[in-house]
Amino acid sequence: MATEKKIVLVTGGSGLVGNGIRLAMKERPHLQRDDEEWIFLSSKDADLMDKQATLGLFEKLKPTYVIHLAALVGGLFRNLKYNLDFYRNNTIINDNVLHACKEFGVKKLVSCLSTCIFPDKTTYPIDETMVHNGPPHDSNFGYSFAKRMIDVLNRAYHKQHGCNFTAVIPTNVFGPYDNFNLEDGHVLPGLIHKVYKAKKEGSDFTVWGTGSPLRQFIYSLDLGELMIWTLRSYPEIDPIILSVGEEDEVSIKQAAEMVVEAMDFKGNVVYDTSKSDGQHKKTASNAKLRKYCPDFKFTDTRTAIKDTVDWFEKNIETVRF
Ligand code: NAP
Ligand code: GFB
Repeated sequence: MATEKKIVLVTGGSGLVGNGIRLAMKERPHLQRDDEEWIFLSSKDADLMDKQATLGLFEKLKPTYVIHLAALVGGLFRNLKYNLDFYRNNTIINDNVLHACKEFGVKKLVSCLSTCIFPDKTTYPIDETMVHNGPPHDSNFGYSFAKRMIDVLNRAYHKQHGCNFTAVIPTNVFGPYDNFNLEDGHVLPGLIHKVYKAKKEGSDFTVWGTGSPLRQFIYSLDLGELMIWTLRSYPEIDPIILSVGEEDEVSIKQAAEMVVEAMDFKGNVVYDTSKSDGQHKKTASNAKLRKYCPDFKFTDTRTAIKDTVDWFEKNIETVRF
């Protein structure tokens, strides 16, 4: 008798990280498993802000495992404008999803925090023990506190009901199916969008801020592979940082230069220092990840940016602008 397939539900599966998981599974065959059925959701399947709709979705799909990605997400400039929405929307979505996972006996849940939620005043490198050690950077306090409550919920569901709920802490993610909208998106898709426009219009390429802030960028397919590993093999309730090493940290200026090279841009690059730099750095340690996955190889950032640019140019008609 054929064994029942395990249903893996990915909330927020239609976004950057969800597609990273989907593409990793498709392009890296060693990740494929016959006894798993993966379902990638979007808000069209259910508005997870709605408790009854969330319960109805879980009733219908009866997931064995859940990767919870669905969230109101944005770069620095969207966060600066909408801290209340980032707090409320994400707190409501997270409470509905974690409650449904418990009600429907989900065997394991992996949610998402972010390296931008750590205390603003901190020592470096940041590690998983520091999540609650002080207030986050003011630019995204709403999003940060909502994300920190996922860690609190995971521990409370485990302590009171024995639920196997954990979380990953990705650094800045980029890749295919990102949000390239200039006001709402993150830096790398923003830079790609702006070089595309500068080439088309013969104008300058304007990088916002001074270019001096430092970031660790993870390619969405690498994150996707590591999230599949987390679901299948990571044993802890405490969160785990999923990031390239400290030595792979680059400045926004260096990131802009990689985008210029990937898009063969020959025009002027200017810096609009009237725009915020946001957090100067959030250097995270991936020592815990390295302890579990010593041999994992990250895609070289330059190569990953080129692959993302190629995807962007090929899908220009359907890109999220
Ligand atoms: P994204 O591309 O904006 O995708 C967001 C996903 O959430 C989409 O599938 C969206 O569905 C869904 N969603 C939003 N509101 C919803 C609602 N009310 N009901 C149901 N679904 C809803 O975001 P992402 O970059 O993939 O982020 C995924 C997760 O990774 C988030 O939890 C984020 O906090 C975390 N993360 C991201 C980064 C990064 O740099 N991008 C870094 C660290 C952590 P629609 O497509 O229908 O709108
Ligand atoms: O990805 P980003 O928007 O967010 O990066 P954070 C912002 C940095 O890139 C700032 C510079 O230093 C900006 O001045 N930058 C330069 C640009 N050009 C651009 C551009 O065209 N678009 C954007 N967006 N930035 C976010 C958090 O912080 O990190 C979120 O606010 C989330 O909550 C995300 O966690 C992962 O890396 O600064």
